[in-house]
Amino acid sequence: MCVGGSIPGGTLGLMSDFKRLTRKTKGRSLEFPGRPLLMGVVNVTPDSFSDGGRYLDLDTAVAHAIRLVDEGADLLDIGAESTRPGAAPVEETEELRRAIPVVAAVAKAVTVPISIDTSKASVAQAAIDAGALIVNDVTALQSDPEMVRVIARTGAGIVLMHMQGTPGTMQLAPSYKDVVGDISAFFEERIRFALAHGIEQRQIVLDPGIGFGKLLLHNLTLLAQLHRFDYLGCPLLVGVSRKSFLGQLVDRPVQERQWATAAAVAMAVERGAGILRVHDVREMKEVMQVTVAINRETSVSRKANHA
Ligand code: HH2
Repeated sequence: MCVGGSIPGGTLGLMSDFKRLTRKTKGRSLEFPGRPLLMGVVNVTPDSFSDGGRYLDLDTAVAHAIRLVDEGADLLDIGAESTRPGAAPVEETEELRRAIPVVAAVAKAVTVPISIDTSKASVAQAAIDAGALIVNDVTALQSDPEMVRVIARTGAGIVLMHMQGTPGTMQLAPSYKDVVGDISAFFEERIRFALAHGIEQRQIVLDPGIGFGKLLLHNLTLLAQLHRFDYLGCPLLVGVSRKSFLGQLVDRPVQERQWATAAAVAMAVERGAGILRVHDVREMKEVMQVTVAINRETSVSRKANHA
């Protein structure tokens, strides 16, 4: 499954052994061969857990997006509804009001693919019309029945993220028999659902949803065993940036978790993540570059030893 994901806007080469994300509908093709991609986060929200309220105004949000691209973001994820634990849902009109002018302005200002972080089909459609090429649905097509049709009709890329519960309830008592096995089964079912509704395999990116209905040990197990998702054949997106499980490990407030984030990003890259969703693009680009270089040398050395 998912041998190559179709994301309108570009051919996004991932790790060298990775399938390519190929845009099938709109011709233009961007290549980032041999390494994972960095997705920079642009939150147009008053209440996001790490940067809520900082980029609410249009000009500030656009300037932030441009800065992230200058720092090395390969794609941008623009979101107008916080999904932090306990977050209140945002009305459709308010999400549209916040997100769409920013998507439209950023699409004019940068050439990298834009993802819209939303679970609402109307927001996804308006964002695609305004220039977004990927929909990042943290409910994996489960909350809005229209969403699957928007993705199938437009050919947009789709991130299917796992979450146990809802942002309002997810951290109350998350529980799994085998967190990787349970999420693999969820991915299999979601992929079947997407394909049955006309989405193509190469449009799909999977995300285990670090911090979404997971205890510390669940998050650590997922990161440690990321390779167990390889059999699904889809690029994996991983979002660890500044998250509270890191705060549990290092006892640092959210603005001081860059070092902890760096360690988790390095491990995720080493274990095959294809897209890293991060706030601190400049720093994580360096982490990624070093990890990829060591990784490459590791496989060269392994091959030499087995020759
Ligand atoms: N994490 C957040 C939001 N969206 N989407 C995907 N696919 N994967 C993630 O791990 C993920 C996500 C949380 O980060 P942030 O956007 O900074 O916070 P908030 O949801 O409070 O706006």
